[in-house]
Amino acid sequence: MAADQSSNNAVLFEDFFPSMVERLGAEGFIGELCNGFRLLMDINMGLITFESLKRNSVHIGLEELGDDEIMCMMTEGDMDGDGALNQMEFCILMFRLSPALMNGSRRLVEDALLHASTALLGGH
Ligand SMILES: [Ca+2]
Repeated sequence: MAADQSSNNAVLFEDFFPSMVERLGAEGFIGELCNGFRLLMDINMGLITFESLKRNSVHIGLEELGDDEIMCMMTEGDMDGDGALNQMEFCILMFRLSPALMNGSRRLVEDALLHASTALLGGH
């Protein structure tokens, strides 16, 4: 497990995400994640790259992320191995960084992901 390098993130998201889901509902929460993705992505590529994450992380309050932490997020999230995060990879990574959300609201998360995949596939 990558307990060491993700401990800061886990604390950050643990407090943040469940209350957001409560407030916004699953679909609203996914909408917020999509907004986050747009803030972080490279405008030209429509993907989050190492450089775009480093440049834009300040927008979501993660300006203290080091290069190795950013690289770790990219490696963790990049499921198809193209070296960048698409919207779905980003959403799933955000859920994985929030253990409380994953453990406490598993059905809610699965619902939300189902909505997200439908929305994302339809939206492209
Ligand atoms: Ca990818």
